[in-house]
Amino acid sequence: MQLDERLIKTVPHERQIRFQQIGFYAFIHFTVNTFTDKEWGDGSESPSIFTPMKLDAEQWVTAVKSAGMKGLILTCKHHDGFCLWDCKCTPHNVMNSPYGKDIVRQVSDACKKHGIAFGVYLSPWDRNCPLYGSGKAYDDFFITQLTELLTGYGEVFSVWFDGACGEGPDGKKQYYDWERYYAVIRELQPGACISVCGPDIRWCGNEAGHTRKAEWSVVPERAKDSEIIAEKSQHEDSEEFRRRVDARDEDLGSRQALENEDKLIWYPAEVNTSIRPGWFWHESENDKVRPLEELFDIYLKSVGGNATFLLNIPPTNEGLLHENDVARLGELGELISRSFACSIAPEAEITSGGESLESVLSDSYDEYFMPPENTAEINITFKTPERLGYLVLKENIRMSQRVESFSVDVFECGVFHEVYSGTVIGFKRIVPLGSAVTDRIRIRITDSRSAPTVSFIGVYRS
Ligand code: FUL
Repeated sequence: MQLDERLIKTVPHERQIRFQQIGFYAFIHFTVNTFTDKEWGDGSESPSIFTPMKLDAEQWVTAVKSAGMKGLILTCKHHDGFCLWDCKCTPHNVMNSPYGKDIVRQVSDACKKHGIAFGVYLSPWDRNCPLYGSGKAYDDFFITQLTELLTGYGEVFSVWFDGACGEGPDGKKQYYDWERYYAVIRELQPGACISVCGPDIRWCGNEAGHTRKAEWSVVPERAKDSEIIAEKSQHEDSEEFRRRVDARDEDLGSRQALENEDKLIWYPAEVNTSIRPGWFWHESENDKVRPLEELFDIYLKSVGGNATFLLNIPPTNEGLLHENDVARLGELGELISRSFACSIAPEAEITSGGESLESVLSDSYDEYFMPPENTAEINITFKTPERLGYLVLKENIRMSQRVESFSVDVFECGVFHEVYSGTVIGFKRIVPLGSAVTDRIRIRITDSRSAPTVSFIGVYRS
């Protein structure tokens, strides 16, 4: 089979499409570290220190919702092994703490109540469990934990397997039975995507919030090798790592990069970063909540760059999100909804080769535009000049991602100026238009893997 044909035959599973539709969702890092002022616990922490007496899951979920997020992933167990639920296979859990209530229950219930998808982070690396490093016995223990989480708390949209491990060459070595873990997830929660050390959602490769310029969803199958992912993950608790961007592997999916790959998979990227320097709450970081502009920029590049955005907000030792984080989430949600409030594309005339394109106005894969060639020119004409903020483009990814290069021009002072040129559109591309005042925009699709598809065009005022 020719490369182009193999490329466009690589398409997403429905669960991956649903995941991309969720798009922007919260990470909640919470465990004994919140009380020890650490980022990594060593597993020896006593449950007696866990006292988030004012914990209010509704406060978390409401704040998350105010940012426009549609999901929440909770660290049900971080590397220290402390379980935030009523785990039957270890006493190292919340029920034996002064707090004494099942936090996974409270958070998953609050998510359900507010229409937020719920996901679980379960660290494979466990520094408390004596079985860790023993092989099958630990796998059995891990499967029991996974089963409790996937059967007791309703629908789960994400199972997040962290690649981090700080055991070092002389430490314990656990050979995880990944395939067994995946089989249990598929059986118990067939709609859940397995992220990072898993086959469904690809870690973008850094914790800084950096999205590649071209974040391809069709990549070599070997990109999902969990041992390679773990190799690139954190090996020691390092602040420097949390803001490092590795420039290797910049091109994972261009046609050139895939030329000699015999197996391809649909493996879209997720960008994960924290609203603060650390993943966990530290009092000293209360005034280090990232600026609104920085978070919005990450949003535009990730959600608007064919990836998803997992933003961490850590609760305090009282069990509440800090007012500074809550305020920032509200501002971010406000800015996002204001920027993308209402598309004015329906007011414009949208044509390609003289044909009118109604099909790109509805945000659905049932209707889409597909030109006969691998290139296309789309003209958007308004009745009067508009001040424009963003253009949003989407492909019908049920037919894979096809666009390999495109440009956007705006008509000013009697001529078209190129304001953007890019590669990937994929699930969604947000193109900043820099407040240009114009009555005409031109989209040029200049290269594609077979005939391209455009399922949605949105134009938003500045
Ligand atoms: C890392 C972990 O070591 C951090 O503590 C955090 O959970 C982050 C999301 O992944 O690799």
